[in-house]
Amino acid sequence: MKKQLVLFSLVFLAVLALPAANVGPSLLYWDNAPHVQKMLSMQSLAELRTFFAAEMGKGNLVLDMVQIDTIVNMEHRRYNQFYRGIPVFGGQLVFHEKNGRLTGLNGEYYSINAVDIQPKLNSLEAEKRFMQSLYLQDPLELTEPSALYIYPISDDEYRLAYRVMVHQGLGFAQTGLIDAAEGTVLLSFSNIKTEQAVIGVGTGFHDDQMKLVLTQDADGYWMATDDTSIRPVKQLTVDYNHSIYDNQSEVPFSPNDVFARDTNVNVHAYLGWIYDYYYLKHGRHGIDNHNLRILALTHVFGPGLSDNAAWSSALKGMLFMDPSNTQWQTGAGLDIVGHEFTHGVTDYTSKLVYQFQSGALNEAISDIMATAIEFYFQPAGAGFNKADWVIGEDIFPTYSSTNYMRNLANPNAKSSSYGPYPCHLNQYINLPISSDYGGVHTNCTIFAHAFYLLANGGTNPISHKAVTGIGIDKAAQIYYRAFTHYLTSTASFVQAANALLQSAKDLYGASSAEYGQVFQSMLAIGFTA
Ligand SMILES: [Ca+2]
Ligand SMILES: [Ca+2]
Ligand SMILES: [Zn+2]
Repeated sequence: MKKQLVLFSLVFLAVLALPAANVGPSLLYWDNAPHVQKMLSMQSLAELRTFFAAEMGKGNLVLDMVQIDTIVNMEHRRYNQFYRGIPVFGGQLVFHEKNGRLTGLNGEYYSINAVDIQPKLNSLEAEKRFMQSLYLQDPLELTEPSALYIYPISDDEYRLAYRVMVHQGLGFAQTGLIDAAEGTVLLSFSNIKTEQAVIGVGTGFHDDQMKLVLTQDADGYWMATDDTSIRPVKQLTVDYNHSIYDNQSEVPFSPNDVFARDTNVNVHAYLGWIYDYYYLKHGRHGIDNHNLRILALTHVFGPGLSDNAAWSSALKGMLFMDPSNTQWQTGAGLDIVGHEFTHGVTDYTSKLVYQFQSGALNEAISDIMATAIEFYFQPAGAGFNKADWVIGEDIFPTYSSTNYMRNLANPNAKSSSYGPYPCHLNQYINLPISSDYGGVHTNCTIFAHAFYLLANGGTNPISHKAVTGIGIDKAAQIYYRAFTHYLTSTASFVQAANALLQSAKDLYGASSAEYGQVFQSMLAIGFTA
């Protein structure tokens, strides 16, 4: 029997060192798969390139996906195989290029002589045949509309088939290929892996319900996922059960896809939202821009580890601690979770040193992005789960307009142990390194207030200079770019002011209203032109 023509196996190690012109003699280092060796003995590289270019021209290879890998300056182009306009099941080739030169090629390509592409059954009949073959009592739902495929049934035989995808609840999902002429089931496979990302639901600290990305396995559901089918990032939440010493940490688990009220629910759900915000609004792929796994440690408690939340550069993750002297449930605040996530973003961009002015800028951008995140997901207003200009209001067990940590609209309204939070450079509090690392959580409100003025509009109470608001989306974009693309680790306040101006200039031009209001907001907090 004649072998189907599989040009290259899925396991490949190919290095085509091509001259600049991409033609001529080739140096090939392939794996030793016999059919690959055979293929190479049959055709030269130039012939292969000509062949695939012609197939693309005929519509038999259609670009599916381009993945740009900026770390190594590579491009991976995925092409799906078609036969007379119908996709070939499993037919796909991936071309790998570095610096514009082909460095490898892998995948499966079928040599198809003749297949009747007129179905004899309609899709409804095919779906019925497939569902009957599964012998399930409860009704099945279609996961996707059924579609025609060419299915390679044996070495030299191809059939027209319907791909039918069905599911029942969360526990069953199956794909079938049904012969479009005879109705026989040619292929049937499960879409439930032993571990699969699924959507569950949980109750947050303030009794609100939220969706959760979970892993389902034979035991139940876990607040973790290595499956990137729902978000392109892995997520892991680890509950320390109120002690860091008893070795009882665990991934929150539920026998069903419903999680009871706990701040774990807030943390796990919010981190997914925050990932989405950074991607949708700033095109950023997670904390490190390369989908670093989102790690959160919850209910952390021990000496020096209470009444707080943190980003740990060492762990590359976040800590949400239990209350000791306060009643703060730090995981319950979307702004607090956004603040810690943003510390991670800073860690992978400007790396602002956590002391004095650079440290205050580090804290400021965390409060700024935290607030932009709140306004993206929540309606503006007073109360739990509303967007506002204060930080930490949702970590208190009861809502009050004075229960919060810092105030961006009116920093002076709240005091730390060093006095009222400053809103103007004249109020800058000079602290030694031993006090709040030189005032990082103290002087941060100066720039956070400038952000408020730019986003919302308002008047600085010290300078009495007014700023016209440009909206929180534009303001957040200007700040995000200034802090991630321009600032360096030891940036000072004046450098931050200039970076914001540069960022606004890049985005809107030096004669724009946006640039003008950034300028005005810097004057408002005490800079001089
Ligand atoms: Ca709020
Ligand atoms: Ca808030
Ligand atoms: Zn912080």
